[in-house]
Amino acid sequence: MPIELYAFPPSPRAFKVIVVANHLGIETTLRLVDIPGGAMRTPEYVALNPNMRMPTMKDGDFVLWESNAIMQYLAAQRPESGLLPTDERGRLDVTRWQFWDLAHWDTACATFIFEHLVKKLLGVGEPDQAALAKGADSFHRAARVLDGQLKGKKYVTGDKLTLADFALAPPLNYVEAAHLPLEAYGEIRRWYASLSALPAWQMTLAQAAPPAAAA
Ligand SMILES: N[C@@H](CCC(=O)N[C@@H](CS)C(=O)NCC(=O)O)C(=O)O
Repeated sequence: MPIELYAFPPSPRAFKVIVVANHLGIETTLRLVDIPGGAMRTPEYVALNPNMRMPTMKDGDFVLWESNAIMQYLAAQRPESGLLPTDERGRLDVTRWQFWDLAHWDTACATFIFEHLVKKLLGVGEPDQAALAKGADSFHRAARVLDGQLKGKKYVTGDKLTLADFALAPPLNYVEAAHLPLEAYGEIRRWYASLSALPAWQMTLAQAAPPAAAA
C-alpha cells in the first residue's frame, strides 16, 4: 500500500513533502485535508495528528507529522539520492537548515502568506500592517542569512540538491501573491529559479494548483 499523505497541497508545508516524494519517484496516496472546511477537527484526524494541522504521513501503522520529519522519512527510502546525506556531518548540515527553517524562515514567510494571501482567500479582512512590519524584520534577518549562504553555491549546502533546498524554497512559490520582499536577494532568486525548473517542482505545482498560479 502506498504511503498516505494527509495534506492541503496549496500550503508550502504540504508542498515540501509532496515535491520530495515526486522527486524521488515514491508513490503516495493523497488524502486531501480541506483546511478551511475543518477536516482536521474530526476525531479520526485528531487521532492521527493531535495538533490538528497538516501534513501528516501514514505508512502502514507508522504515523508521522511535522513536514521536515516526513521529508526525512521519504529521503531515507532512497538513500542513494543524497537528499539526506548518510555521513554525520553532511546529515547535520542538512538538518541544521531544516531546524533553521522551522525556527526562522517558515515563520517569517508565513506572516506574509497569511496576511496577503490566506486572509484574502478566506475573506477575513485586510492585511494587518503591524504584523507585516514585524514579519518584515524577521524576513530580512533570515533572508540575509540564506542569501549569504547561497553565494558561490548552487544549492544551500553546496553543489548537491538536498532536503535543505526542498524545505526552504516552497514558500517562494508565493513571492508575488504574498508580497515577499525578495528584491534585494539575488542569490535566493537565482536558487529558487533553478529549483522551480525541476520536473518534480513543476509536477507538484500542477498538483498544488496554487491560487497565485490560478489567478
Ligand atoms: N511545523 C508544522 C506546521 C504545520 C502547520 O502549521 N500546518 C498548517 C497549514 S500551513 C495547518 O495545518 N494549519 C491549520 C490550522 O492551524 O488550523 C509542519 O511543518 O508540519
